[in-house]
Amino acid sequence: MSIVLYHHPYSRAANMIWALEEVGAPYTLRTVNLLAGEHKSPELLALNTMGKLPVITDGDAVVSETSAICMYLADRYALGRLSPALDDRERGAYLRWCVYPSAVIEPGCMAKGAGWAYKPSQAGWGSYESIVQTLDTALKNGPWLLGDRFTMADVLVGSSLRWMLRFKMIDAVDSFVAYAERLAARPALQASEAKNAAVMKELGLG
Ligand SMILES: N[C@@H](CCC(=O)N[C@@H](CS)C(=O)NCC(=O)O)C(=O)O
Repeated sequence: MSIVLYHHPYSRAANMIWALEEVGAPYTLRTVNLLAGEHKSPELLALNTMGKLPVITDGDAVVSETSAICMYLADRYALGRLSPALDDRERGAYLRWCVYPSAVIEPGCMAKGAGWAYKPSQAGWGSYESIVQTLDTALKNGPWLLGDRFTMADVLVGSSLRWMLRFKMIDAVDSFVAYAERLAARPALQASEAKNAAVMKELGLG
């Protein structure tokens, strides 16, 4: 029974191909035409009541939310390689970085871009400046978030940062740009880009 990724190339599911390529387990893609609203179909709502992509199924298991999908895949298929073992002292730092994009980077950059008025002490993501400083401190030594060890946390933080840099939602700090360049050289990321491009072509998207 292989993993199925419900996917559209214009969604965060595009990054889940990268995660799957890093893991190396067999998977199939199930295209959900986001532009035609297929993610709100009864079938998809039964998998994710949010009606959002990405979602994976793995036998009877159903997982949605980008960070949960990545953590699930790393623990299930690459424990000790892409995720530190349960008794590894780096496990805590790893988990912190896995949730940081959805809990902090994305809302923080969205808040800045949309000009939301809020008190950083009352928002879980704090201030934009502290997010940038935190990431810069973590990435300037590198090459990866856990030093020499590439983990699924790099897929999560890297996916988020690449997106934010591309759409100018975060400052192009030197350490962020260099990290994005290191990530772009990974064969798994390159393979995912080719697969996303192929689906875009099938869907007639430019
Ligand atoms: N917190 C979710 C966000 C998922 C999400 O917002 N997905 C977008 C595509 S990237 C979506 O499906 N949007 C369609 C909609 O909400 O109607 C995650 O990290 O997976």
